[in-house]
Amino acid sequence: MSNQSILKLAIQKSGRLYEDSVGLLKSCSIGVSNGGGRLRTVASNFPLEVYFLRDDDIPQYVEDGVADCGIVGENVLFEKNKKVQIEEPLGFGKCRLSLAMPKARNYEGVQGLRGARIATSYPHLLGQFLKQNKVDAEIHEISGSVEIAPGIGLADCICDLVSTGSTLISNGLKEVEVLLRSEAVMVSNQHLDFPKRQLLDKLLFRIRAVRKAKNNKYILLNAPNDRIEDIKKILPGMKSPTVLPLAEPGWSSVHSVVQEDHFWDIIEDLQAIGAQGILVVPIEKMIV
Ligand code: PRT
Ligand code: ZN
Repeated sequence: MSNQSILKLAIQKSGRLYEDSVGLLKSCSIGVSNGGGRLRTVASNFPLEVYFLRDDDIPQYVEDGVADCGIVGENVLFEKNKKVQIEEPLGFGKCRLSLAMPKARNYEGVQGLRGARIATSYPHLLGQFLKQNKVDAEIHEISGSVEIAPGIGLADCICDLVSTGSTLISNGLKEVEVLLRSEAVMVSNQHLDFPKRQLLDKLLFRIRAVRKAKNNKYILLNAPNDRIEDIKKILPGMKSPTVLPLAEPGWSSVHSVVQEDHFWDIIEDLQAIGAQGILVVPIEKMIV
């Protein structure tokens, strides 16, 4: 019975996804400590057991049901090609899997890759891409430091992860083709029993509330009463904005929620129609 009442989550043991994975749980009020490099730990404040693994192993563990769910990059997930369910994008670990070649070389499109030697840690995804484009090329699988392969004469080009692009630049390479855009996702075993499914849904509910809150801001401003109607049009709010009278006659305070993406445009519009004393505050959790 106790087996069924705890959800087993696999996250990266250390590396680029570790901090954000633990941070996400923390923002859902779930505490995790990996003290002493342990393989697993029981989280506080949620029936959750956390397994710390290499990211490459996470899809297999989840497919086999050793872990019920896991946090892993789509790049690894699609490369490993395991049978797991994608539950939710998590908005971190963003990168792209790209083809790059020495910057002095002329890129003649995908067809120009015919016969090329391409170094990569992603043979499956690269193979798929070449097949889709009906291009025969040599795939050289290497596990690390792929970006140095052209410089040492091991390959003509590479297929590797890129985020800022600075690794490519410092190795004299240019990005010529994007194969995949990736971010960390929550994946789950395809055969979760009902109690575990319920626990995972509860965890996903919290994750969505936290992520939604991050993408939104709470805004407060003062405005003359004759401008309120115009301001309402700019600030839709979750239902509609809250309007409260100020002590000063003829003035009101307006409260609403705005999306981070539209934020600066909205502020400019609000100032233009007479809003004053604009305050913007972060939202911790948002349940809609
Ligand atoms: O030990 P373990 O196997 O768990 O870790 P790892 O070394 O395989 O992975 P790690 O920690 O490097 O990355 C984990 C995951 O982070 C990846 O699978 C991606 O989903 C995601 N991610 C996001 C990245 C990058 N951005 C990234 N830039 N993973 C690797 N890189 C590398 C890339 O390979 C290249 O060497 O960073 C370099 C390029 O970075 P820029 O910024 O110079 O372009
Ligand atoms: Zn790895």
